[in-house]
Amino acid sequence: MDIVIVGPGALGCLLAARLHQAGHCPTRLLDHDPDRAALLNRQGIILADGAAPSPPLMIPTTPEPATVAGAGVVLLCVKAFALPAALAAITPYLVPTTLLIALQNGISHLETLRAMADRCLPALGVSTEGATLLAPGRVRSGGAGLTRLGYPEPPGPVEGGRLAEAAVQLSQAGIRTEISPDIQGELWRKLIINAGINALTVIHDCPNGELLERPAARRTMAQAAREAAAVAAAAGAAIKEDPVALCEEVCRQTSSNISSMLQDVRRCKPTEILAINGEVVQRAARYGLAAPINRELLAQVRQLSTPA
Ligand code: KPL
Repeated sequence: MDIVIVGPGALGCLLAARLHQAGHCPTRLLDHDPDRAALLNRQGIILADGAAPSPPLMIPTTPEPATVAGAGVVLLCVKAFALPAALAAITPYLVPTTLLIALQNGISHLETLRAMADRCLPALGVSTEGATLLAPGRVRSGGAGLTRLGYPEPPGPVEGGRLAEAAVQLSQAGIRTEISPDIQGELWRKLIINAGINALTVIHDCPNGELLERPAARRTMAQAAREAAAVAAAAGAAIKEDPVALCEEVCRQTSSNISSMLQDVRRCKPTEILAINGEVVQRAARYGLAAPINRELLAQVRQLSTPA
């Protein structure tokens, strides 16, 4: 099973490194930036996992979208705002048997992926793998998380088998992966968590765990998470957990993590604020709900970050 990973960001490099190290599936990277692709081909990918960094892992990297042709699995690891361009580039090379797994934050890509069902096997993933990009191609693992994969609609046995096989390959490579029968629910759950945590880590310039130690930030996190949960409920997602408990638990579990949004801001890269708090605000308006806290977080992060 050939795997192409689109996007050599933190998660893309982590998955590529682990799959390459496991050695079961030939793995390639697709990077839209030709200069960076050339750099990664020269220097390799280095995974810092525990004490010692890995030797350079020579994972073929190309800016040519045609590399997707013939791949059994394509893992889309670009940021949410870069997804439309990535999909436009690779779509001509997809075939009905290509398993295309989108791992973006947010919920807006759900419909986009659903609409790809006539071209390939579109699936979605939600991952809590911690990864920090230290420099191009240099990634630090932030501890093992859990990755859940699922189809937007219930699959037939063949499609279900393909996704299960991908989950086994990832798990054997050290990326603990499960199949979820409710991937929409998983996407909403993650969106609630990201809406509560990510923007506040930017505003307070702190690791996730510190949000619990700052009373004002902790209150705002709770309010943002409740607004996001109300939007999820209005959208028909049945999230049983308390949204505040969900966020606080992730803050505890990932206490020393620098959130992906704070990493982006520190590296002067565009953030996923529109796909996270922006999406909550937009959908709240659609459902006639108020989301003043998410609106405020959106405004503050937009001031502090590079536009997408
Ligand atoms: O998903 C994350 C992110 O940083 O984007 C959390 C769960 C908040 C972990 O840092």
